[in-house]
Amino acid sequence: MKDYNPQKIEKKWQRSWKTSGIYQAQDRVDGKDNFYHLVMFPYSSGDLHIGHWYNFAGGDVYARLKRMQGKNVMLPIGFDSFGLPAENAAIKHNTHPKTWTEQNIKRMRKQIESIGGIYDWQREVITCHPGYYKWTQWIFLQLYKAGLVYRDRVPCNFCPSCKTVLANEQVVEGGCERCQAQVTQKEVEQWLFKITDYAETLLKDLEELDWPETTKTMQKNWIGRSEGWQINFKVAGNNIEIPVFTTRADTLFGCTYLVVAPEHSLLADPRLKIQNSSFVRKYIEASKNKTERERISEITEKTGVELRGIKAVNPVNSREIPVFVADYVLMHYGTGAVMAVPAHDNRDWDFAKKYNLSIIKVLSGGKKDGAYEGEGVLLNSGRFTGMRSETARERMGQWLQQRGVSQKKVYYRLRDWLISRQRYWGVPIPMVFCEKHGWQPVEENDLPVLLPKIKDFRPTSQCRSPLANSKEFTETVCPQCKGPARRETDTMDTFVCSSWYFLRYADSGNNERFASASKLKDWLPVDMYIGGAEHSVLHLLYSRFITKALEKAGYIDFSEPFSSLRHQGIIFGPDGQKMSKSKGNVVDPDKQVKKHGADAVRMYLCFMGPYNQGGHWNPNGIVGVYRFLNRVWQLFSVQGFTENNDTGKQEKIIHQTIKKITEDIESLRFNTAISALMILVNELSSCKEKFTKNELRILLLLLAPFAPHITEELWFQSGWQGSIHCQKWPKYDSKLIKEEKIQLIIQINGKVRDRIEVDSGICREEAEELTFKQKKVKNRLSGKTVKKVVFVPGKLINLVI
Ligand code: ANZ
Repeated sequence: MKDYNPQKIEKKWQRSWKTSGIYQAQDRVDGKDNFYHLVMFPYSSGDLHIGHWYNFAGGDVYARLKRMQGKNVMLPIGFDSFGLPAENAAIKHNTHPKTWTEQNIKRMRKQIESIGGIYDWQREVITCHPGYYKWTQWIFLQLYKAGLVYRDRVPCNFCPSCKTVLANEQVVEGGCERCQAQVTQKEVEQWLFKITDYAETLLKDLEELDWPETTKTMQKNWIGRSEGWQINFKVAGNNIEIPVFTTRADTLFGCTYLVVAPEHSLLADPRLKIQNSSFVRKYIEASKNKTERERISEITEKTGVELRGIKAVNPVNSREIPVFVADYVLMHYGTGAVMAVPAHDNRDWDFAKKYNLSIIKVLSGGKKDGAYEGEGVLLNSGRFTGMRSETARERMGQWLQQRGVSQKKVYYRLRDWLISRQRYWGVPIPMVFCEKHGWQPVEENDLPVLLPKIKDFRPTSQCRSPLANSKEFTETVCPQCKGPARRETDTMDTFVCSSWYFLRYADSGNNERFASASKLKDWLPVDMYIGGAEHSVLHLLYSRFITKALEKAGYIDFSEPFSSLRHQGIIFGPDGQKMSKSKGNVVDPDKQVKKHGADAVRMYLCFMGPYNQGGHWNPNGIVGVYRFLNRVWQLFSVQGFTENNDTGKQEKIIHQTIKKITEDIESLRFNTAISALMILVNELSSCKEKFTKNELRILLLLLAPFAPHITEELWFQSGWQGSIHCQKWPKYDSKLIKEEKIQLIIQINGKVRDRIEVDSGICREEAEELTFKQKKVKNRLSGKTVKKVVFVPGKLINLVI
């Protein structure tokens, strides 16, 4: 047997797996349950970076375990391939987005193949292919039918210097990413999805999901449910009412002015005689140039203008109060108007101080200077004085409700999903405008509306997609009257493409339907989804929305797409910094594979730290893993084994290791699983006798998910039948692994503070977890940060504070 040479064996086995098709997932296999394992599909940027590798390597280890445990596993892969980066790169390299994307996909396929994963390439989806986006358009039409699509005037970012529309990502601190000119907002009619119709179920259904709590919380905050009261303030001297939304009705007696958003309809009401109307108009105009982020930023100074000659009446005490227009109030939240309580709201406090407005304290508590935003007992509040704020909130709301000026309301921060892009490289929106019939959906039979290959795909100066310049594309007939009509030229946000790709994998070749009902039943919902935490909100929320909308329309019979979700951490450069070209600390996975082999790269990534935390790339670390694989190779080639079929003297440790590795992979604790493997190899090699055949067989099986190539080669060379990847995962005998107990000493700063009884083989993570649960430890630590933890296996743990 020759030396370990990953370059030789890896390519060989990748070819062999491809030809034998062992990883192609059959829709149904007798006696096996289906398991749909998904990793987030990459953007076709042209380069598979180490973060992808981390996602894919961990995903593959998990999927391989499930496969060996007897599940019928599907691990598909594809490319998210429409969108801005393709356009930008094409401009930079003087090519076409289509050409650029196609080249990249070719290259990335090779890179992904080099990981040695169990991808079922036959199911590949590419979102910019007409065979795929036909169904993206079809989904648009289903939402349209369900009343979930509408058109509205929405501001879009416009750079007056480059004369082009900018995506939100291209606006940096209010300026154009390219030329830094101040970006302005131009209102254009655009298409939106009514995701807000689903706000409540999107929120409620989070409960049942096996997702990281942090991700659920982010979604909850994004949806932002707020319960409060809508209270109508009358304008003095006429019948106009200004409804406000407040979560703090208890502070009503402290309301000393009202504020309306610059876009509020009140400001255009002819019945209202605003004395300084030209000044007010100027303010409204100026606010149009501000982005929403600027408007609500806590650091920018609040500005506003009083509507001279206008007073509102506070319904609790009939006091007349001034009304302001100010852009820190947003039109699209609540009613677009706010009752200001400077004594109990920081923003109102700043504003009142600046414009010298009265401040009335109506709650006990807080310091002298500044707003007190907490709860307390009511002061200066008429019949409610002395009541707790929590109770007063309801009582005051109800009291006003009886008088017909208030009602209970729930508002959500979530806004409708703006899916229009004035861009070329995206899915054409399947709508047609006819002078007689207005906007009409394209007929389903006429899908896909193909994206033509046009030469000048650069963003235009008129807030319109470059497609508008293509007569061939725009000129069409009305689906209703067959008269002349023009096509919509906006394309869809790429998040629409990725909001349903997981459905297509179930049946990616289907030309009749987005996926057949029976195949969807076979595979969905996704059993395990692994991907970056940066997608905690948008992609995951949009996918949940599309799933729910399709369920309601009767096309699928589940309401949540991803039953379990996990995030991998981030891999930092060797210097501990975020990888970036400018810092020169980018680790190129292709080079690493060339040097150490894919098995070593996969395994090192899994070994470097807890999977959900990531770690920094240590060049010595990967060498260590490479040496370990070499050692395994040597066990077979140099030491050999006896034909004895039992587990020999090492029975106990072998069974303990099976248990540990099984449990660890299942909870994505790859690093501790690999440690256990290393310990096992150490134990086996330190034994003077030759290994038994069975011991080595188990070792290979346990290593197979992490290092699929070397294990396949050694399996083959040892004369075992079939592929190792089609074998059963080893089982452990729980009778054999009754752990001995030891007393683990707990020290704080080197002093013994406690002793706990634990399994002798306890690992660092478990020991830490138990230690922090101890009462004595908790008391001693109270509030102090632990700087370092020293763990001596089988003996002690020392916390340095
Ligand atoms: C009076 C008040 C007094 C408020 C007080 C707070 C504290 P959440 O919890 O995020 O829903 N508000 C309402 N509509 C707004 C808008 N369109 N733009 C900006 N601010 C708006 O916030 C609800 C609170 O945000 C509301 O309760 C309102 O201020 C403000 F001591 O009303 B409050």
